[in-house]
Amino acid sequence: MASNARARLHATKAEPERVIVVGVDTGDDRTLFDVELDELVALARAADTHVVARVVQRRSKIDPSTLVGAGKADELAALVRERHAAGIVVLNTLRPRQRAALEKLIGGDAFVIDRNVVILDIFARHARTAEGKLQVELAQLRHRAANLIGTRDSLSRLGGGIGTRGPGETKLEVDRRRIRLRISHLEAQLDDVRKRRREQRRTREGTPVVALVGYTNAGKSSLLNALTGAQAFVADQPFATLDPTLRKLHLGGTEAIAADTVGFITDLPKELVAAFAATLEEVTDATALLHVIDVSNPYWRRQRDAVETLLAQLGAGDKPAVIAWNKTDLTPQPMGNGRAERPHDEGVAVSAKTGDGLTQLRAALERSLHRKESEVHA
Ligand SMILES: Nc1nc2c(ncn2[C@@H]2O[C@H](COP(=O)(O)OP(=O)(O)OP(=O)(O)O)[C@@H](O)[C@H]2O)c(=O)[nH]1
Ligand SMILES: [Mg+2]
Repeated sequence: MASNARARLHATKAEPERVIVVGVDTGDDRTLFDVELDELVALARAADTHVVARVVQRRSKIDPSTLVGAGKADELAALVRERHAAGIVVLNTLRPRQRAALEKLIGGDAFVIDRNVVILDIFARHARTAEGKLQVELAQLRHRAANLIGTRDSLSRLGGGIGTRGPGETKLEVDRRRIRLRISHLEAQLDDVRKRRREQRRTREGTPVVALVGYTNAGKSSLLNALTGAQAFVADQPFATLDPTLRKLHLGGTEAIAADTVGFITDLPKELVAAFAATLEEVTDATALLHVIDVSNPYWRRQRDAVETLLAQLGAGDKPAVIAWNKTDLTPQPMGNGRAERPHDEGVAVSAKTGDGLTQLRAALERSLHRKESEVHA
């Protein structure tokens, strides 16, 4: 019995899908392109795939119909067979017709997906709470609705096909109608989630909230754990955290709540930002922000800028903020001048790993909570 059960377990554990990562570089900054491709490889791994090859094409502009040129597409088709790849993952955002055309050129059963789909997939894998799952499903459906063109990606997973069609409807129309129905259902459920969250926030009224924000993998959950003794999940992979974790935070004379939540990334798919509104309200409603920056990453400036941009889009760009220059055990001095660039922000060098700088960080956070937003504008 036991060995049977083990055998079955073994059989159901799927092998990671083998994929080829592809990028078309149209810019003149090769280093930046390589960073973006490295990041995509990390994303693909977090989506539980095995990257068997990387392919780069440099050309002045992308091919409007198939993204890569015809020669490159042939090369990719051959490589897919040679490496037994299940599909390719593309750095550039694909228009639905480009995707379908490229899939056709590559042939076989190989799939073609872009970075946005990979990120949506990681979110789907990592969502744990009912709220997280609702938000991810909404984002995925909106993405699909925007990308439906009636090819083989029609909604087979949601059913459809014989017996589900209304009078005179094509398969594509049925798919659209089903998606719309499901989307409005999810939106109604998420409205309830938002109301509930707002209620909960009201009961915490009077207790200031510090929201940890930052690029994914910067060390937000590690820092939450170091500051509060929490045991939030930490992992060396993007989007380990999706659902907000709230913990009591003692700051000298001030009692506060620390809120850890989903990390940011450059070009976060717009469907995700919209669908994660309930979660992101923890950030927009916070009293102050703790922006965690991984200074051991050579591209921390790019990451910081991506975070600042998203915060501004969310309407949280003017909140009092403290910068935690994290992972200073790996890079002793914060790179650059180590100062926060907005004059009202304080920057503190810390290590969530060794605990260095946490006393100074608490003091800076306490000061930020007593700073009014009006002073920030001054
Ligand atoms: N050396 C070192 N590693 C750190 C430090 N802080 C975090 N890490 C590591 O960085 C990785 C990411 O840490 P997390 O705390 O999961 O990062 P996060 O910002 O919560 O990431 P997401 O939830 O995925 O957005 C883990 O492997 C941590 O062990 C630090 O100060 N020093
Ligand atoms: Mg985390």
